[in-house]
Amino acid sequence: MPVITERKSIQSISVPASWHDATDSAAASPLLAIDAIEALFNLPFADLIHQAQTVHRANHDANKVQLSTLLSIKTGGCSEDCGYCPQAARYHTEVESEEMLDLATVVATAKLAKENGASRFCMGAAWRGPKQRDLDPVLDMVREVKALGLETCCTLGMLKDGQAEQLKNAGLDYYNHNLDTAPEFYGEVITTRDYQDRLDTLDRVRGAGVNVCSGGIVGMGESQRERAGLIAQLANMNPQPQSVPINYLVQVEGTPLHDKLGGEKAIDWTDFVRTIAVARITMPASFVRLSAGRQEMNEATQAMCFLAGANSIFYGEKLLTTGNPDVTRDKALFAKLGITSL
Ligand code: SAM
Ligand code: DTB
Ligand code: SF4
Repeated sequence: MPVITERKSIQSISVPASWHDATDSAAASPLLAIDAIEALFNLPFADLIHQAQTVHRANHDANKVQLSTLLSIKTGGCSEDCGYCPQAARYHTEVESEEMLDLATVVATAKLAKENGASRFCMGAAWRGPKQRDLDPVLDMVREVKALGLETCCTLGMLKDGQAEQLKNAGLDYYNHNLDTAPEFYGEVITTRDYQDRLDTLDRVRGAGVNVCSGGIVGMGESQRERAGLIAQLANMNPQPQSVPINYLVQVEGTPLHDKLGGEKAIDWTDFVRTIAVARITMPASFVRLSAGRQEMNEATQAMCFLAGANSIFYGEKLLTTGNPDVTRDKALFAKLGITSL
């Protein structure tokens, strides 16, 4: 299996035509694309990690990791039915619907994140998508967080025409919108929107000149081929997403995926590390983020993820509604590994 370092060696699949140049669409062969990516998953573990480290070192400082801190600015009560999510109103979880946070609280939390060493602050809302009256206060948050000297990121759900431009004008650097899984598995996890809705929002984000942060979740009961299908979707974007979060499903009681999987891990840690490695190889310049699920992971698995090319984490005691390792624990892990933050 040759080292894949150029995106042209991976052919296009069903993504909007605007994401491809003429050569790509002329040579498109969806099955081959996913086959090539699946072949990476099937490499012996050491060969895969070696290839991922090689690509990583050619494109990044191998001992630097970027730190993003998350804040849920609007928690719970969401109208969608994402099977993994504790914030969906229809599931009986411990998450209650709350009002949107006020500007002062958001700015104070962002200041603290900066003092702790984060370089990016990501504001998340449990919406299908923002209405204009929702977006207006978020624009103020983006302006003020940006003024603190932090990179700004938002994840607010699907955007309508013009909304990405408003966010861009307020100073938004990144928009997080995950494809979550392969198109074939999407309908098993979410029924209140479809894959094309996600692709359309990503197109709007890119069109407004906002950096794209898009990734997925593993451990939802998907097959290895479906993990390859997710990576194919992401890697075939043109340009590739600047940031690629790879989440390990956090199984929350009351969600359909917890009911289905019963709290048992759906994949082995080696398969999670493989997903990081394949993301790194196929998206050489992207920041690959070791995202949700770190609290359930031991230090050795996290270290393997860094070795496989992860170079970003969510940093701070909380993700949106679930836990994340303490800052002190992360600082100790980085010290052991000789990692410093970007
Ligand atoms: N509501 C917006 C949306 O869905 O796009 C933004 C917030 S939503 C919580 C952001 C992302 O968090 C989801 O796309 C999903 O990838 C991730 N996520 C949510 N619950 C998760 C869980 N239990 N485990 C892992 N990732 C999760
Ligand atoms: C992403 O890919 N993961 C983050 C962020 N983008 C918004 C969210 C993880 C959420 C985990 C479950 C929770 O804390 O509610
Ligand atoms: Fe709502 Fe986002 Fe959770 Fe889906 S992932 S239920 S859209 S908050």
